[in-house]
Amino acid sequence: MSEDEPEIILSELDDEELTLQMHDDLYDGMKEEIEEGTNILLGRGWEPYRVLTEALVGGMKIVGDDFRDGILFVPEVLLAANAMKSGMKILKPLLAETGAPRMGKMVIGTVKGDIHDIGKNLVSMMMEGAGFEVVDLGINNPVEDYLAALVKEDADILGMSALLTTTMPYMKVVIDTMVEQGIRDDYVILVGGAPLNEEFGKAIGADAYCRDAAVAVETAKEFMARKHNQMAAG
Ligand code: B1M
Repeated sequence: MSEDEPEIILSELDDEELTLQMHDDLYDGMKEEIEEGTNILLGRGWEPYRVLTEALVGGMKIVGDDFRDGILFVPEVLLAANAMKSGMKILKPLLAETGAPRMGKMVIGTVKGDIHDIGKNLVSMMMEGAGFEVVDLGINNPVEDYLAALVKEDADILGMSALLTTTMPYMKVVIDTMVEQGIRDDYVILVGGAPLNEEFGKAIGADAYCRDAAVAVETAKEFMARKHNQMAAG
């Protein structure tokens, strides 16, 4: 900020102004301001999910568009991602606080060659908030890591994330290996990430493509309900 510009007091802004200011702050990678803004909105009674989607994800969308258009570069995007994560850190326990009964267990990770993890982390948070147990394998996962975790954790669901057109085909490698090993049908496989679509999900043999974290939760719930009904039917 230049010396001539008046200092912005976040707590003095109304909700709309604050949300827009947070988009700017996210864009500029201002971690502390994002934390402060997140806490202010929560203090004003905003639901954690609303803070997440309107203030944080909304801001990240602008970052993504400008990255695509060559206006922002990797170092700036990293700073923005870092600021986003600090806001998500505040929201995570609140989203998980629903006390919902255990719905099932999901192993999730970003595929080999891919280090994007914001979307995956969001999915993990929302799934936990909805009562799922989540084992997060992090980024850059080879097929062996997914398979070992599924068995070790006795999981119900495999979630895979990919943000690059060059890494999304790796999801098929994982699914094909599961087919070869005869374990494909033991798990519900959900995939997501910005470059994917429903057609791709079908083509690689996943159970469903999830457009966003909320859809991932709803889809996982549907599949778990089906599984429980099948078990009840004997
Ligand atoms: Co990257 N990057 N990036 N990047 N980056 C994209 C993906 C890109 C689209 C930007 C662009 O050009 N417009 C582009 C890919 C182009 C393509 O493949 N066609 C790109 C590129 C090119 C690259 C590099 C190659 C750049 C370079 O080095 N020259 C490099 C790749 C490194 C690698 O992975 N090997 C790179 C690096 C980076 C950073 C490290 C700087 C940083 C990542 C930081 C981090 O994640 N810790 C970064 C970022 C932040 C982005 C953008 C700007 C934002 C991604 C994001 O976090 N979105 C992105 C642009 C964009 O997507 N528009 C871009 C917010 C997030 C909430 O959304 O991840 O889509 P998203 O997740 C959603 C849904 O997709 C879904 O739910 C989430 C929540 O609603 N979902 C799932 C996601 N995973 C799911 C899994 C599920 C279910 C749903 O399982 C059940």
